[in-house]
Amino acid sequence: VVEEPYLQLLKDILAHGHQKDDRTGTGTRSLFGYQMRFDLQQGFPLLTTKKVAFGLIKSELLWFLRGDTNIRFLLQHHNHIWDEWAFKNWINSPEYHGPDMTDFGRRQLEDENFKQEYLKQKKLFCQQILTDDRFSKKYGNLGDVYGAQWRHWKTRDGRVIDQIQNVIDGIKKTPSSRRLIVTAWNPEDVPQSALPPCHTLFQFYVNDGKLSCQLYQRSADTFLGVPFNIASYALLTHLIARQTGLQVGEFVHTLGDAHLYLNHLQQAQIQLQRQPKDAPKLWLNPAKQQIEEFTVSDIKVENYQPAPAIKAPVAV
Ligand code: UFP
Repeated sequence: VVEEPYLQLLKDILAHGHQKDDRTGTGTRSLFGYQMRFDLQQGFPLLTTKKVAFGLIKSELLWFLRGDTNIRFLLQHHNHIWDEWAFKNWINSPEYHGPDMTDFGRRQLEDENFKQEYLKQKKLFCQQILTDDRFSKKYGNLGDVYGAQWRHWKTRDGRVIDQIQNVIDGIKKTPSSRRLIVTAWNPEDVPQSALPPCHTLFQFYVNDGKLSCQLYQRSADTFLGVPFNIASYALLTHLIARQTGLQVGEFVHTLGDAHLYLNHLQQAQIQLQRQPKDAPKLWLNPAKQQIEEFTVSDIKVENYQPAPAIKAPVAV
C-alpha cells in the first residue's frame, strides 16, 4: 500500500506524540525527526483515504518551477492557496481604504459577519490582481518564496543562481554526485519572512537508472500540509526524471517537527478507519521533456478513486 507510511505517521503521532505548544496557539501532538519512504514505481502517492486536491498541487508546483512569485498565475488556474499572503500586503498598504482587515486570519474563524466581509474584500482583491497589471505587479508578488529561491537565488555580489537548472545539469553530467541539492532556506531572509520555508532543502540521488529525491521539511502539519507535500515532491521527482531521461526511484520524506494540531485529532482517527485503495498512476504528456514546457493539462492522475475529503480548520 503506497500510502502506508503516511497512515503509520498519523498512528505514531497519535500514540507517541508529545503535547507541544506552538506559534499559532492551537497546540499540537508532535514528534521530532521522522522519515517516510515512497517507492514511486509502486504508484503515485496521492492519498486514497481522503480526497486530496491534485489540481492545486500541480499548478502550485508549475508556478514554483516557472520561478514565478506572483499569485496571478495561481489565480488564472483557480488556485487560492497563497492568496492570504498577498492580501496581507495589500491591506497593510496606504492604497487600501476598505474596512479594517487587521488580523483577518483569526477573526474570520471567530466572527461570521467579519468572515463575509473578508471574503468579499479578498474576492475584489483577486479580481484586481487578474485584471490590473500595475496592481498585480505591486500587490500580487510575494517576494522571496520558493520560485525565487529555486530559480533566481540572489547572491551578495549581485549574481543570480538557478538551482533547478544546476541540479538538472548535475544529474545529467555527474549522476553519482552527492551535491545535487536545492535549498530554500536563506538565513539572511528568514527574519523578515512571513512564512519561512517549510520545505527547507531537497537532494537528488541516481542509482540503477532511477532518480530518487529526499526532502527535509522542518515543520509538518501532518493532517493538512503533508498529504500535499508528498504529492508535490513526488510530482517534482517525476518531472525532473523525465527531463534527465531517468526512471523514478523513491521519494524519501524526512520531517523535523511532525505535528498533528489538537483540532485535527478526530479527523485523523476518521481517516485511519478507512481502507486504502490502489494508488493512482501519474500520466505525463509523452510529448513533453523540459519542465518549462509542461502545463496543467500535460499532467494527470489516472484511476484516482479517493474516499471523501475530510474538513479540518487551518491553524493560522
Ligand atoms: N505547513 C506544512 N506544509 C507546508 C506549509 C506549511 O505542513 O507546505 F507551507 C505547516 C507546518 C506548520 C505551519 O504547521 O504550516 C508553519 O508554521 P511554522 O512556520 O510555525 O512552522
